[in-house]
Amino acid sequence: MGIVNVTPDSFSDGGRLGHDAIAHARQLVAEGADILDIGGESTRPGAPPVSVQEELDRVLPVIEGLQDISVPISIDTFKPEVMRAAIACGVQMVNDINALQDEAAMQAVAGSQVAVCLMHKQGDPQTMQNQPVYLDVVEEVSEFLRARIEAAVSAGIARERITIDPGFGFGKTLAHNLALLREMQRYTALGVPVLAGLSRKSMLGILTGQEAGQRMPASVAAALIAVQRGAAVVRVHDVRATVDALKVWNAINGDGR
Ligand code: HH2
Repeated sequence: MGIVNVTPDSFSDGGRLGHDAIAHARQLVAEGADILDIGGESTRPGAPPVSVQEELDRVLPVIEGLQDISVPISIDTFKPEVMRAAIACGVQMVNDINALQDEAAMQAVAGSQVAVCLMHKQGDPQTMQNQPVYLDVVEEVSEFLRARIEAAVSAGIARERITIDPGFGFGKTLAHNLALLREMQRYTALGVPVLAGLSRKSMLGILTGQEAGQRMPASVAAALIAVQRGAAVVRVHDVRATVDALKVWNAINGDGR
């Protein structure tokens, strides 16, 4: 999954708007992305909120400009209004960092045929990194995701449409993030595909001492570890490098592609 941030302020790649974002999305597909994830609001710790209208003005022209693209498009939003508009515009997936906990978001997805990614987070982007606390992070995230799968199924969303994500960096310390990655198999055991978003995140900055723009090697390593531990989708900025790493891994362990 290639990341297309249509924002002025994303933590590692903000500033691509309109035609720039469309060109970037096409480049990611040329590099081997199988899904595009388009987002109009940064969710980095401390990010300022964006209005529904502003978010729509950012993402809809990009989705419209990619009508002919050969891969499915995911909309990265937690706002039901943006979900509805993007679904009407033809996206095939909703990526909700709020795991459809807003009833209107649940209805927006349940009333359509699109796929959905349910992500775990603790707290809100403004404050989530202040002091995240868990008794057992792996268990608590697993229990949350299990309950959200059941809530979505009860609302009429078939299990086949659901992907889950432990939400690296969303209200988690380095130790929490490492535990989640180490125990990735706990999430694959929930019976739906698992998505991992580790690309350029601050946990990699802590481990390597590198600024966000210099975290590509660490991001590729993290994506490879996630796939080795069962992730079906990796959400990444650096598509070409990640695809190359996965080709090598697949030659040994996967389907030989
Ligand atoms: N991470 C970010 C945004 N959306 N969605 C899922 N499912 N999983 C993630 O880990 C995830 C996500 C944050 O990363 P990014 O889009 O690169 O930055 P920003 O939020 O600053 O735009």
